[in-house]
Formats: sequence, structure tokens, C-alpha cells
Amino acid sequence: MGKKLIRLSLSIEEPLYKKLEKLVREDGYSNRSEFVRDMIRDRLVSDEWAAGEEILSTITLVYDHTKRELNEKLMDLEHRFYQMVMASTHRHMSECLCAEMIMVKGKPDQVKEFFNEMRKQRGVLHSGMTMSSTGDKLD
Ligand code: NI
Repeated sequence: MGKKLIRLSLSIEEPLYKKLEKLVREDGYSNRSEFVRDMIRDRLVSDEWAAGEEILSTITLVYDHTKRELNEKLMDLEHRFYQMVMASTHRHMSECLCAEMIMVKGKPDQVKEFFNEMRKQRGVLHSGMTMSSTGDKLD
């Protein structure tokens, strides 16, 4: 809050400038500054993951709960990694299909291990993991 704003000018080749303008427009940013801020933060988040710092992630699973023992296996995994699991939401999508979103906070290696253990289970039809941040170092 109340941080000093620094104005900067920079030089880039015209083709690259045009690409920047296109990206800013396509992503619906109202100005270049906010786009550049987000680009810097994206890089900082990648660095947090690479450095093995505590990060935030969401794991999404779509699965067929009628597959033998799948519910039990997924629940066992959530208990095995319980210290990382901050919240989870389950939504029944049809008579057979379930969607689950799990918010996790922890070290990248452990989050990836948790994700890989879940996604490889038979009956999991799709899975995704977002690479985000606790936000501590992004302002
Ligand atoms: Ni369900």
C-alpha cells in the first residue's frame, strides 16, 4: 500500500513492441503497466517454484467414482498429504462423474508428488495443477 511509483522508459525493437501491444490488447489490459507488472509477477512465481519455496496451488480432478476403490485411494492420498491440503470442494457432475478442486500450500516437490499420485489413479479422466504463489513476495 502507498508504494512509490517509478516511471520508466525502455527501448525495444518495433516488431517486439507490436507484439507487446497485441498481447496487451488480446488479454484485455487497459494499459501496458499492469501487463508488465503481471509479467514480472509470473516470472517471480516461476522462480519461487524453481527455488523450492512454499507455494500455493490448486489441483483439479475429474473422475469416474464408480471405478473400483478410486474414492478410497483419493481420500487416502488427501490424508497422506493432509498438512498441505487447505480446502477441497467436490461437485457431483453426473451419476458417475465427479469433479474435485483441492487447494494446497507447500513445497513444490511435495505438491507435484501429491498431484502425480492422484492423477495416475485409474478412473481419473482429467487433472490439472495451477502454479501459483502465497503472494508474500509479489508486491
Ligand atoms: Ni461425486
